[in-house]
Amino acid sequence: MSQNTPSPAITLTIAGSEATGGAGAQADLKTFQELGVFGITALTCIVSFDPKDNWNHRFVPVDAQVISDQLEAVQTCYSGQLNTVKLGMMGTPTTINTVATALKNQEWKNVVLDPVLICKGQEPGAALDTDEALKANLLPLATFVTPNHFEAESLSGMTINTVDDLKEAARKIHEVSGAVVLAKGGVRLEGADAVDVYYDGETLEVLSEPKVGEVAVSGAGCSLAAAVAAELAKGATPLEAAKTAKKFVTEGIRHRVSSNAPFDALWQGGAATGGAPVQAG
Ligand code: PXL
Repeated sequence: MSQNTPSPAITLTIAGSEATGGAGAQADLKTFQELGVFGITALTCIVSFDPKDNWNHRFVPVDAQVISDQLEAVQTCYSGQLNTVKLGMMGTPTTINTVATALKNQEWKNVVLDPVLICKGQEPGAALDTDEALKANLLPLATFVTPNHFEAESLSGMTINTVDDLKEAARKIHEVSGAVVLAKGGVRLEGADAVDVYYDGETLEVLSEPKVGEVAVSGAGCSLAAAVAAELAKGATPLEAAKTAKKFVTEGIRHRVSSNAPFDALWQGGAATGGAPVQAG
């Protein structure tokens, strides 16, 4: 079927569900919608925070066959139209291998990897296996990677205390992956600004926005990577995509949503409000 109006760019997220809607596939889809791309999802796992256990993550992986079934449906349905994917939380080595196999079934222009390494409350031994599988099997497929402070330390093997350290880490991660790197300092580097480092092998840019509070907001990492994917799908250069994504996330944090959880959630509608605070009705 075709029509005369231009079709939106198709953008896939392969990610987990986070039931309260701050992070994961929910954040990705809302970001895609805000930025004008047609979002589709294959779910890798279901995370339910546990209010009775310090809001730790209860984590249930989706069966490998069900993940490959979803990807078969998506890749068959949009064959020839789908060239951008965002990878979020995987959670197990089996899931990583299943996703890597499906990704290799087609050519991609943009594979944006948010290297979600550890899930709060996850068993450390299992988490280590997952980290290793991610580095071995997904990182080499990525064209763009968005590590946070902790993930940048893990992927670069460095301790990161300063913006110079973050620059060095971004260079190292580019060397091992070949991908464009957007390494996020977030609230974890000292100073008045939230600083991210962009490095694509040639251009190194420090992207800086005034910090909005000193506490990390749920969904910021997911939304940033999803916004990068959406912008790339629309044809932006990697540097433009990184800049737009950073502004989108800063507005989303400025307009964050509070709840009974001890953390706020980024609101993807924040950028569209034109900067005014919005009261719930
Ligand atoms: O923000 C990382 C993240 C990604 N994906 C899912 C999550 C979380 C954190 O809670 O639950 C599904």
